[in-house]
Amino acid sequence: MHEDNSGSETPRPASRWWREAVFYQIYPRSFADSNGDGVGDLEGIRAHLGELAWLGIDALWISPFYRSPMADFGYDVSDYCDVDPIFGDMAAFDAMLAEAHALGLRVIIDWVPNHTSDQHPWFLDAASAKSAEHRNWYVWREPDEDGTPPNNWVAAFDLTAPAWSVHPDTGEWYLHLFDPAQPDLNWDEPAVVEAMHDVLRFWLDRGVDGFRADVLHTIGKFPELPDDPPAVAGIPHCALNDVPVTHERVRAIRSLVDSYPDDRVLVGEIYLMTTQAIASYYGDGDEVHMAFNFPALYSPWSADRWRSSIEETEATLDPRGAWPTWVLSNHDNPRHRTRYDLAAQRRGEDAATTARRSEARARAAAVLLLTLRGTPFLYQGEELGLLDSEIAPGQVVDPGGRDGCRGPLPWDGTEGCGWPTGTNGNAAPWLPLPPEAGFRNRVAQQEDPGSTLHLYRRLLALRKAHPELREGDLSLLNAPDGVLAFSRHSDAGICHILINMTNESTEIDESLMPLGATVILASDMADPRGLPAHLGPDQALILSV
Ligand code: ISL
Repeated sequence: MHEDNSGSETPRPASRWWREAVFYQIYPRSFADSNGDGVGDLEGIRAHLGELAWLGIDALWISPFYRSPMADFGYDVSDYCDVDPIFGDMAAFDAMLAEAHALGLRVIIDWVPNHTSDQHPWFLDAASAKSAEHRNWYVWREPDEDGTPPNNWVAAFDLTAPAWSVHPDTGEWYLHLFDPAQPDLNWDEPAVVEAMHDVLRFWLDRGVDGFRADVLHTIGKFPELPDDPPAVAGIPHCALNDVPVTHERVRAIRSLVDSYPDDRVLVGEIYLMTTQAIASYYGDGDEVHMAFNFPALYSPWSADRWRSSIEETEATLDPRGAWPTWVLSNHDNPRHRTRYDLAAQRRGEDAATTARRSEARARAAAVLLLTLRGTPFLYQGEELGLLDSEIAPGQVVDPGGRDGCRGPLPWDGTEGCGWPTGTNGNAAPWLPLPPEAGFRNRVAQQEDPGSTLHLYRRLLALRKAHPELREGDLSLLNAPDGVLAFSRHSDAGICHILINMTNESTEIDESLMPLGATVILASDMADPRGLPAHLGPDQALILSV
């Protein structure tokens, strides 16, 4: 238990650091490997913090590094308060955290409240007998005579499989919204709430700046566990579970987080499919500080679609004082560069055109992500313009098949790009490196002032130099077909952001590019003299007007 905070004297003015910050997601297995075993680790993170500070990042979100049998690569936790040996130990965590703080980087960590590993001591005990001490910590149902599962809920990862498995020791069904190795905790049981709150306290006491709470919207379930409507069969239950009691539970978590000094933050992964549904988990400013906006993540490279996504986000969040987030890539979805390429090819774009547009699209998307109103979350490697790794069928290791976006980060131009090569008795990286790693790596891009890495660095510097890009209002502007245009404005200044989401050069009129405006950044890092009359294909510009 923490002691430094018990007497709540005068309320501190709430800092809004997390509203102005740019977060960077680290997926530890694939970030950096300090001991040559082919899997990234905490010491690897520590050793590269300086590069993240150089880039201009403000905060890190680190995906799970807890003890885990790795059925879901760490999202199946067998000890919430210890480090898995593959990632290092508690001393390595403390050293990493201390160094991050010394560099001015905040650190939030993943907290997985909906389920544990089936190897967690709680579940091992619960499963052993109906009378076991921890039995009620999980969700059990007696089998029917006909042998069908207790309801029609579908598990994530395998949409043909029920969210239930029979445990052999007692012959009863247990609930798992994800893999069978991830039994759902029963949050109706007060001892579960207490134990999971203790986990938060453990890490808050250690000095973390907050949490990214995994599928937070699933910790409440209707007591009767009713069937999902037949119309939505084929969608995993985790994307549908939206139950009033959850809000109470989230409020309790928020108030625990708020009881600590220094403005710790709670970011919810609310994996629901509408901005409206996600918004409700901001409560009245008393639930999550921020939630990922999944509909925007899934927006294609289309000015119309982005325009409506922005309109909807503003119209839904702003009236309730909720602060938006924006994310293009994470460890669960194809990287945005890959996603846009695949979508374009499905629409008939030929391979040569895709090759030409691919990086330009990803760079213009970076300008979008970092100029919208809200907190951006970058995913490791997007600052290098990485594509997904190519994963042969025999190389798939993730139960959800999400391996492509998890390829190891290429650090330099050596044979293994900073990873063991898998030759001469060395380990191989746990997944193949992304394509183009020989030149699309950290060192090569750092030396090239026109690189995607330098584009991200300039974008982050611009956010620091222009308060209107961080805190200003956003207004969508009328623009030619295929162009997304908006302004960010405050007392500090006005910026116009123009993004051409087509393959054609497009004429831009004076309303978007007023006389006297200056281009402060172009996504291709061109240095236009004066105001250009056109936006190039897949080009984005930021103007100071
Ligand atoms: O991965 C998905 C789609 O490709 C989603 O359905 C994903 O399962 C959902 O976003 C929830 O994700 C989170 O919880 C999972 C874990 O596997 C993911 O890595 C995590 O981000 C279960 O803990």
